[in-house]
Amino acid sequence: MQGEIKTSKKPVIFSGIQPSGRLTVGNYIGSLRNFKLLEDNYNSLYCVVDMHAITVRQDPTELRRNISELAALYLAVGLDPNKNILYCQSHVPAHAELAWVLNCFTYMGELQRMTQYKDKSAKHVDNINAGLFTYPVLMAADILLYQTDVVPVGADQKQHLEIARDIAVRFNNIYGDVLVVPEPYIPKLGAKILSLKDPLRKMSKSDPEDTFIGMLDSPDMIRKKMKRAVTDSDARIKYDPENKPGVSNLMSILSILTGRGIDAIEADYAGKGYGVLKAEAAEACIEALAPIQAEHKRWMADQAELNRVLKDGAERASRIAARTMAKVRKKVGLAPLF
Ligand code: ATP
Ligand code: LTN
Repeated sequence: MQGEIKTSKKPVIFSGIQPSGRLTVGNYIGSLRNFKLLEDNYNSLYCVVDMHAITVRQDPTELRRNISELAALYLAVGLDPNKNILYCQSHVPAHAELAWVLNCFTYMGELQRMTQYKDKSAKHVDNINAGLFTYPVLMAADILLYQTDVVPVGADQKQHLEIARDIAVRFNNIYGDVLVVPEPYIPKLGAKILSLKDPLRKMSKSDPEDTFIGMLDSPDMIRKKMKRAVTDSDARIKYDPENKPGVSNLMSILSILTGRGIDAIEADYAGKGYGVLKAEAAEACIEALAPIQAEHKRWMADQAELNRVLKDGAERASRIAARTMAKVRKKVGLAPLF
């Protein structure tokens, strides 16, 4: 059996990604890539948040497939299942249990202010369900269950992190120091990769195919999508996110994936057209994704081993979660367990 996460004193990281479609380079740059970079200095839990995914309607067969694909991607980016706890949210019922308790410490007004709720309810007018509304409370439970210190996420999740902190502080003010108040970890560059078709919106895996580069896209697909990315008409390669969001987005992707600074990119591409920038951004994606795609294929071909990793992860996560739940039950006054 693998070691317990709390035996060493490293701070705890928790993060989750929804298995709501095929992951994009936005997900990679804003979150997955950082998981790997942070691996050695933290005790980390990375979760496939399948219960969050059902807040919008999902095809069950497709959802199951997306869960496997996402778990395989965690492993394919190099996360070591011995150093990190990799598991599925619905395998640890304590997430739902704590979410219920925290629902009773969260105000309707706070949830009504959430921009993700506003966006998603505008997008799914025929299914504005209570789960979509209380989504941030389940996310707070995910995080607080493990006494998490740091949560690596993209910029779009900042507001959800703030509500998780507010809930923890509120709970502690009533019951004493029960829950650790988590800090967000949002990368300086790449926290918001933009849609290829509408560079005023974030790139999102549940948007139409031509708006994103998928982590599993073939080289041809990547080249084709990049070629059609929306830029602007003045043809100057300059990093100016406000006035030139499309071009700046491609420059950010190129910079992060190649390690070249934005200034160097600006200098190298002075006087060149957008076609060259798009072609090089495409090649940078292809090169960064190729080893991940190869590993992903290997893991997908070994579902038995993938399931073994997830089962082991869920068992280890459950043991940590049980400690927080025992404290919470006692503090709140729920019926003692026999
Ligand atoms: P959905 O479209 O289903 O809402 P999504 O593509 O927005 O999904 P999530 O599962 O919500 O992806 O996000 C997983 C992680 O990736 C989160 O930490 C989120 O902040 C980050 N992320 C998502 N999109 C981007 C993006 N365009 N740029 C940077 N980070 C991103
Ligand atoms: N809400 C996040 C996914 C998510 C998450 C979490 C991220 C669910 N639980 C806990 C960090 C920590 C999203 O939509 N990207």
